[in-house]
Amino acid sequence: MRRAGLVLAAAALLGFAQAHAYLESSTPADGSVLEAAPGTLVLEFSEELEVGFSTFKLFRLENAPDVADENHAAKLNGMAALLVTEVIGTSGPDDRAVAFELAPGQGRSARVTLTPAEPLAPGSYVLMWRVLSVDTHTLQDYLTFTVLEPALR
Ligand SMILES: [Cu+2]
Repeated sequence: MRRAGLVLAAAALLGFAQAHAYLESSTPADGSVLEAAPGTLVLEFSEELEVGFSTFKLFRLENAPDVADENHAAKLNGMAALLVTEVIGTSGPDDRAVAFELAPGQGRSARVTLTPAEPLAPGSYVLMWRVLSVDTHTLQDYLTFTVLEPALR
């Protein structure tokens, strides 16, 4: 009986872990340094989201670390993490936020696309999300990417 119990517990743990809506892939990929601004941003999750009950925010970092800095990635991640903590839970307009259209805008989907309202200027960006998956779990995470200045391309 005890062994059967352990097997069931392991199965439950596995199911639990797989059920969350983790980011499986994205375009651009986390940490990307891009020569051209992406026209759309795509997030693919491991499970369908309740999109209408999920939050996505895109911010351009002020005073982003220089891409030539050998610690660029670590510094960028540190700044991004602070920013996410500051703004992911806020509502209302924020001058630093980048406007975009989200598709789909509601319903259930494992894949969402963000289309910035205007072409993204050179700089470092933080794309953050707090998503509600169909299993009712909430997960929060972010990624960063950098669009190079024309002179650096
Ligand atoms: Cu879950």
